[in-house]
Amino acid sequence: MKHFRSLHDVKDIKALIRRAITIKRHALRNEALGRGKTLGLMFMNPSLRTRMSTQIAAANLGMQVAVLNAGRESWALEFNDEAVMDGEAVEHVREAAAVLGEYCDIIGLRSFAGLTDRAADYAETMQSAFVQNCSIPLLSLESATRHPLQSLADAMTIEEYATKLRPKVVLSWAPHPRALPQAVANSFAEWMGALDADLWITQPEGFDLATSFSSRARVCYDQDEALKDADFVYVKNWSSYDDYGQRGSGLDDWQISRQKMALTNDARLMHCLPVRRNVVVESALLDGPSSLVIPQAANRVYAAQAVLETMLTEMM
Ligand code: AN0
Ligand code: CP
Repeated sequence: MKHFRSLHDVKDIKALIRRAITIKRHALRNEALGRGKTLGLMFMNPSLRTRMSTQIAAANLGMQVAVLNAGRESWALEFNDEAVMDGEAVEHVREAAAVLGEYCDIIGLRSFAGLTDRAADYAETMQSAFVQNCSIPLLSLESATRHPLQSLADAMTIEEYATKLRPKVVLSWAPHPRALPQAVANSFAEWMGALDADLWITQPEGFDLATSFSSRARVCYDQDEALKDADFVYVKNWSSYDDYGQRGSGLDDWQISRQKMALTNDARLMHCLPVRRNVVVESALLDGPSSLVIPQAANRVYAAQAVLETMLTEMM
């Protein structure tokens, strides 16, 4: 794999999941592989897990890591090629990305959807600008439409905790006070689809994901019906794709509660975090035995390490 932007960059998904599970037992098995190599991490948006887990993964491989946070720490970037730069933006992505390409061997980029221009978000304009202007491999730390490191950690977690070959996995929409991107849900649906899980997606009318992501799932607008006999419940809010970026209202009863989990087959509860307690999920569930949110977050280290190990190996 040169870049890691989506599932489509991965030759063998199951092998990558197995690699992540092996690394979990032998985190320092390749501690010299990345010696002399630099991973740059560019964050256009906040992060706790991705920021920490990716740095730890790189350190386990002997890489050095340089982190740049957009905002006050860095120059405001311009992405429009025709811009007359007499406004806020100080530097064009053409120079910024090219310079990062000189300093680093791999560049990680977090660039959330703007949620106003669907065509631009789904064309991944920000990520593409980096790929086009720096010659080094790009590692997605969540882009406008996908969060593949999260999906790899999620797939790994399901592999570890599944008690049957083809578990029923339900991706459920839940309420949230702010409009969020579709990236985590898109990516989860894409990976689960490729792994041939019994994937259901449940959401209110008007919150369908783009069909390119949901086509392998059974879509159900009745949350109770979808939750029946589920083995894994993956909770996530996303804003509307059709009415782009809108968060809807009057949908608070989509919160995942103990009562709703009682409909499942004693399902394990998953969420990528950060999660708003008692809005998205009832807090007792996060504190209870069904929750996998912490092991899921822990697996982000091994997911990142499996991807970096593959990139470094193929770079040689
Ligand atoms: C982000 C999102 O929903 O895409 C990041 C999740 C990993 N969440 C928030 O902004 C709260
Ligand atoms: N799940 C996840 O990517 O978390 P952060 O936004 O904290 O990195």
